Amino acid sequence: MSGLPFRRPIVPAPQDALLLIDVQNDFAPGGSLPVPDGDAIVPLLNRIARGFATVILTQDWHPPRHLSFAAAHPGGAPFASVELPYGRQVLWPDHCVQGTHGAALIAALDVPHAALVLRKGCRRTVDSYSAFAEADGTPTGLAGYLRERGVARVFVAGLATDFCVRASAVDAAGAGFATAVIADACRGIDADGSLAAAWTAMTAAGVARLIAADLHPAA
Ligand code: VGL
Ligand code: ZN
Repeated sequence: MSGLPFRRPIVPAPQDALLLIDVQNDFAPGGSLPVPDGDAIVPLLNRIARGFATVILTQDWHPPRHLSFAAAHPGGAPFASVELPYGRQVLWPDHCVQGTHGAALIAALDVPHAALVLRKGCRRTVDSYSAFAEADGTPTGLAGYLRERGVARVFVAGLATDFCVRASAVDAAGAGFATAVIADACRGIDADGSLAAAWTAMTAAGVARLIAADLHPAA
C-alpha cells in the first residue's frame, strides 16, 4: 500500500498536494518550543514547494491559556502529561499563541503560491496535532478540501516529525490519500523516544518514507 504510489523518481503531478506543517517561529531555535534544527529545513522546503502546484501551510494557533500549555494546569510542568476528556495530553511551554510573533511562519519560508493556510488548535480546550482533525475528532475540513480539488497523493514535511507531522500523515492516510513523509524535510522534538515511535506508527498506517532527493526534479 505504501510503496506502489511512490515509485521513484517521483514527479509531482497535478493531483499531488504538499502539506507543510507548522513552520513557525516558536518551533525554531530561539522560539518557546524549539525543535532542534527546526529552521534548517526551510531552504529545502522552499525548493520542494516549487515542484507542487497545490501547497497547504498549517499554523499551530492557540488562544492564551490553551489546555495544552503546562501553565494552564496548577503544578503542570512542560513535557509532563495530563488526562483530558479526549485522552492524554502532553503539556508544553506556551507556544504559537494566536497573533504573536511566535505563531508567525518563519520569515525565510518562501512559498508564495500556497493557496491555503490552515490554522489548528484554535479552541482553548482541545489540542490539534493533526491538520485533519482536532484531538476530540472534530474535522478541520482539510480532507474535504483536498478531495474537492481531486488530490490523490499527499506529501508531508515540516515540524515536528513526532507530533504534528506524525498525526497529519497518519490522518491523511486514514482519509484515503496515498501519503508520504519527506523525512529530511522534517525535524523532531524526540521527547522520550517519540521520534522512533512516530516512524513506527506512520509506517504501520501505510505512510511512505521518502527523502527530498526521491522527488524529480531533485529539490
Ligand atoms: C506541535 C507540540 C505542540 C507540533 C504543536 O507542531 O508538532 N508539537 N504543538
Ligand atoms: Zn501546539
